[in-house]
Amino acid sequence: MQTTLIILKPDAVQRGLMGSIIERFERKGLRIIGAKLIKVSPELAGKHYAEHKGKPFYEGLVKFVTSSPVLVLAIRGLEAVAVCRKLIGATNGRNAEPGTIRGDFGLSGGFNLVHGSDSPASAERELALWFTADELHEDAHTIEQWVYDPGDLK
Ligand code: DAT
Ligand code: MG
Repeated sequence: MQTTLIILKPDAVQRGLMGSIIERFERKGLRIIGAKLIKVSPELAGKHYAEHKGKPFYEGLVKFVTSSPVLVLAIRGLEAVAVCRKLIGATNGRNAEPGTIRGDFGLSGGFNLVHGSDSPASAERELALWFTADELHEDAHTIEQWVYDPGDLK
């Protein structure tokens, strides 16, 4: 089992797409084990996007994610990091495949609705930035016996 960090960015919140986007993760069988709506500080945005410092889009990216509240989610499931990246789709909404979140809801390169950790190591680093341990509720939901077969869970 993995937990990944998902952020519904200001455009998703402002456009009233939180429910539609959360539904994509829930109907897949993934579990939301942490959630909060927060206004992001420039300090936290800087830590989160540290790998992009110095890139031409960095200043605009930090300005965007700090401009209005975001919904931060911790999502858990088997191979949750890769599964969520697939559900989210390519970075630019105009290139993202139909059926993905970005492919179905967006047209922008920067205003692309959702962040998802890109590797298990990134997920671990990012979860520690955004959540305290007591904000994550890992206890198994009863759905798991119907989402995964016994071989999946070996
Ligand atoms: P992703 O969010 O798909 O992991 P990333 O980590 O390369 O993409 O970039 C982080 C965010 O920065 C991305 O979601 C949107 C923004 N961004 C990336 N490349 C961009 C570009 N060429 N122009 C504008 N914004 C960009
Ligand atoms: Mg990324």
